[in-house]
Amino acid sequence: MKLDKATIAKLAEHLENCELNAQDTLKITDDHPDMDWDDAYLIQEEIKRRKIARGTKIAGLKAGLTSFAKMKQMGVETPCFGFVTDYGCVPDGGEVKVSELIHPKVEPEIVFVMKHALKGPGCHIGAVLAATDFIMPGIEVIDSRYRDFKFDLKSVIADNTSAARFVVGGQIKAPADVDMRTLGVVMEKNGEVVSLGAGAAVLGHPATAIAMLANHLGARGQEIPAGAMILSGGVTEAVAVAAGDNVTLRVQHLGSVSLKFV
Ligand code: 0L1
Ligand code: MG
Repeated sequence: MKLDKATIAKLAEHLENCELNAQDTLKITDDHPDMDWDDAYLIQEEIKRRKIARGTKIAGLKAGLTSFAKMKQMGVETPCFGFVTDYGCVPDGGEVKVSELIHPKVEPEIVFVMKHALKGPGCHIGAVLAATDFIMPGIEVIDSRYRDFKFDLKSVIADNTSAARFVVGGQIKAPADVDMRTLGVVMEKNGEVVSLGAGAAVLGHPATAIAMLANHLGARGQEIPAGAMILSGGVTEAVAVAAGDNVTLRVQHLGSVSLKFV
């Protein structure tokens, strides 16, 4: 840890205000080049603490930058982890107000809901599949608070991995009933296919992202609780959206979910 508590609190307040006021900022490592990975996650934790103190409920967890396409798009080599909120949850077919966001993008995700808690270290795909209740499709709306997407991974982690809005729905399936590696994923914007892929784009198997999250939390003395919902990360690169856009995600065997941007 390189930053003191007061600096962590100040940066968390700044980033959360940027999120709540849809205002962009320069990446925080510009002013704090010595910031380390623990600092980045401590800032994210402080943002979570601030939200909970105001009555926000944590709706789930997320893994980000888990697909090779996303890693390439962002020029990074490691996934990152964050959380999603109750106010970020949009009903299937519901509206996302672009005026509340800075420069939103959408990404198609396989979403896990856990039956049992999972704690690392040593968590692997087998443990994840045994602990999963069901999976379903989801669209994550990410909205980096950094101006012109000029960021690095530590700044992104502090900014709660760009979490903004999400929709889940479609059909649920037990993990034993689908091969998640070969699940076809098609995302459409205004009726045109804008990205497509298969589950294996997420670290070879989306359950790997959940195992990495359990190991990440385990290293901090935490766990994935039973009942948790987890976005396992974009299967494809993220696609920019604007007011007037309609986005639909179709996932093989899992139905579809959609969002309107207004
Ligand atoms: O969910 C994610 O993949 C996190 C992405 C963070 C970087 C970005 O804003 O694109
Ligand atoms: Mg995502």
